[in-house]
Amino acid sequence: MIYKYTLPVLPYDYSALEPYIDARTMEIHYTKHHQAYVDNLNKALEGFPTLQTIELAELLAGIDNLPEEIKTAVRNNGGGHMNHSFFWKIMKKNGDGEPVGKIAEAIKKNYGSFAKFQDDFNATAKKVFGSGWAWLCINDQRKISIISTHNQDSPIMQGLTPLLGLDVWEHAYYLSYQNRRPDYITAWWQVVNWEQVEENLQQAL
Ligand code: MN3
Repeated sequence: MIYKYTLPVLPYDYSALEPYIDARTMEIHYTKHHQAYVDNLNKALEGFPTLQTIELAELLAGIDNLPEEIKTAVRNNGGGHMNHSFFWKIMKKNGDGEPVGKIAEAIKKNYGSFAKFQDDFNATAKKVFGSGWAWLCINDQRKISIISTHNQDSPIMQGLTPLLGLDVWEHAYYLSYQNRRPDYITAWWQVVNWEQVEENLQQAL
């Protein structure tokens, strides 16, 4: 992804993830929240032609080296664009239920079972205080781990490659679930696109 940034095509209808994620939430999340990250990222980089030629992932990985006056804007909005572009793809209508392939092997090896992995991931997602994300990531030693990030920080900023991620900002669930974040987290597993997660892993290996 390189300047000038645009919203990626949503790979399904707003209603595709119902009843787990409602159409109105999807529409606002995509056309308002994600669009705002894109617009603000473009605005931040407007006067920086050199930075406009660098991949977003690279900008985020080197966030500390960016000019002071745009560092926070790129961190928040660049992270927001990166995270949401990723998030839409790891969901689909009628999710796969359980992982297969190399990701299934890696989860079993690291967590003993898929159920244990889900418990750990859910606990991490529930514990995020305020706005943030829960992630399954892989490092350059090919070790997978569950982490959380605050606000729109990307795992890329820690040198990690995200494989799976869950947006636990209230804007992701409030219309249907209000304060019941745990119910949203539980429901979300029904729409995880494990084929895409497997592809993310294959690309990272
Ligand atoms: Mn969001």
